Amino acid sequence: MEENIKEVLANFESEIKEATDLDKIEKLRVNYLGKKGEITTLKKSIAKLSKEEKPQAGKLINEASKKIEKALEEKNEEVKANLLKKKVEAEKIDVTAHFDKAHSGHLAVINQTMEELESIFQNMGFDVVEGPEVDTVKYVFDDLNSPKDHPARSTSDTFYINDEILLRPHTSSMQIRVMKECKLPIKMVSAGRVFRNDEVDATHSPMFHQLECLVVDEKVSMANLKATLETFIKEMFGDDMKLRYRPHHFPFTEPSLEVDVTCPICKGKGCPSCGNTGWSMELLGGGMVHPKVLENCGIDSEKYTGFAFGLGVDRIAMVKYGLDDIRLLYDNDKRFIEQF
Ligand code: FA5
Repeated sequence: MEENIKEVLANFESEIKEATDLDKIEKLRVNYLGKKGEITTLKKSIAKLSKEEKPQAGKLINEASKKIEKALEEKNEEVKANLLKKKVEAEKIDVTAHFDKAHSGHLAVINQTMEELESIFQNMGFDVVEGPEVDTVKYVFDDLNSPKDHPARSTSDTFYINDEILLRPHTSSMQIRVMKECKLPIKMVSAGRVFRNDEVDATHSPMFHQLECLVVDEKVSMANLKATLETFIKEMFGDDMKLRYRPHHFPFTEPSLEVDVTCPICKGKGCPSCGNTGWSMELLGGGMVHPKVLENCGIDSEKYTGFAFGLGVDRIAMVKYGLDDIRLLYDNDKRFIEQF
């Protein structure tokens, strides 16, 4: 019997060395410890032994059975650990590997310019106000002292939704909103998109951007308007930039003016781009708020005065970056956009 047990153990030990997966280990368990397994067969054969031999044989078989059980358990753990190790290696992520970074975009030039303008005015103590792109005829024209037969109200100049509502052709409607809704004194800027039925050329777009500026208080004068304009232009373009004031007419300001600055291409010397004048295209229109406009908003025009101007944000960007065509700002050419 002892020889038989030794032989079974020896066979088991050589077979378990070869078992490299969980299936083989399970087969070994069945072959040795199962109902018809080697150890079970040995146990059954005890019955044939003599009374004296039985206890010793039983002890040896039990020891062999425990040895096999333990070996199977250890092998099971070993194979499982190996499998896990292989899986982890296969799924390993190399955190040091180089991948192309996601390409993040940035604000368009016009929005950058608008933010820069707003921040300059904020630093000068102005409130920044937002307003609707679709507005009423009353705010866009009527209250701005633009009578019904004024050319600016012609349907060919603007985009009407219906007789009373239109896409705003300028940000000046924000003057009315703020004067009607806010307390005096007023010191505000408001920037955004405006729409006009203008032919596209190098300096005109049917959709462009304006920034409106309005100051209303006691004793506001043309000197305040000029000082504000000069401060902001020099802040935006540098101290060398000069301003040229030209008289103009707007129904909502009196007196009115338009402003150009030194040509950014030739720095005032004269070049084909400025028609040898040394001056840029027109950048803004402004003036002293018309007393009728103040009265339309319930403000005492005997006590209060104000100035206002509206500048073309697109054209400010053109001067700032030396662009000779407004269409560059809208073409979505990556070679252009990525320069900013
Ligand atoms: C106005 O729009 C007046 N609301 C400005 C104003 C405000 C006057 C407050 C008095 C008081 P104007 O039409 O000139 O004015 O336009 C103002 C600026 O917008 C122009 O100087 C120019 O810089 C820009 N601009 C006008 N039309 C276009 C266009 N089609 N494309 C690009 N920029 C334009």
